[in-house]
Amino acid sequence: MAEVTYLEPTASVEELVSTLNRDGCAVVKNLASRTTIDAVKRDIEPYLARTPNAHGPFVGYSTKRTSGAFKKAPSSIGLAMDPLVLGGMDAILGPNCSRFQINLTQFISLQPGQRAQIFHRDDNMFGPHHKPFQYLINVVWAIDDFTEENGATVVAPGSHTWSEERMPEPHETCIAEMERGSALLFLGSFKHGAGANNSKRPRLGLVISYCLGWLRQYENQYLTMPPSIAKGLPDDFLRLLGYSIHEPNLGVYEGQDPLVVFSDECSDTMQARDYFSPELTARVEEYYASLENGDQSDITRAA
Ligand SMILES: O=C(O)CCC(=O)C(=O)O
Ligand SMILES: [Fe+2]
Repeated sequence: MAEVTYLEPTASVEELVSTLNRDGCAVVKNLASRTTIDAVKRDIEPYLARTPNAHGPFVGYSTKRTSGAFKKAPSSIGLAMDPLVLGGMDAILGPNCSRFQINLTQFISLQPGQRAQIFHRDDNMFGPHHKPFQYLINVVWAIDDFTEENGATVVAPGSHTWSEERMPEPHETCIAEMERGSALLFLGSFKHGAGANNSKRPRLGLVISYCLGWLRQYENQYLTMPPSIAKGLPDDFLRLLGYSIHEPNLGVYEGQDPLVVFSDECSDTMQARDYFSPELTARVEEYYASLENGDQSDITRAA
């Protein structure tokens, strides 16, 4: 019988990563404090109350979904920045990009009567072809307790290595029950689906998704968190949103690192710059140095 591995909140990044690589998923119990989860729930409830049910066989007809978590429920920024989660992202996504980024945020409130969701891989948003490495990793934060009755996510441990067509047999699935404040992490190629909500109350989860820094983000972070809203937030969080350069030169603003938009020096006549890694800078400099009669003046003028 398939089983989810439950880790303690004190687990190391290595434990989390080895579980994710082996099973494709892991639950970290009680990773967020009740205070944070209560604040997130309090902030998002007025939005959920006004949000109609989604409309589609995949998103569900008895499910409310609302995005823009960092704007609507600012306490969720702390969830996105959780050190264990970021450590896991860095270990798995890090080797295939110069920095990973937020892909999307979405509250998912399964209403009573919502049927179980089709089993799927979330990385199909980047095309249904086989990926040579993980493109994304999702974290489903339990804002309510996730139970079998209210539609806790149904998962297929090991399915991250399966062929696209293979669907799990009943004995290959299990239910990621977890208390509120816990987090279910899974790889982009991992097969899962929301369960059926057979209870009398909604089941609220918050998906925070991370992807390779050179991919198009599912949720447009610059529209959701434009400079007017993002100003004053910590730089490391802004970079995670996408206000950053992916080496060697993706994402510049006016030729510079987009964080410049928050500084007084920002103008429409700024100096273009290279944002290469030290290795790439060295390679380019070596090229110029190797030229016969090479003109070194650019390098010496670098400062
Ligand atoms: O809400 C859940 O348990 C999972 C939902 C999901 O996997 C999705 O909508 O892609
Ligand atoms: Fe999904």
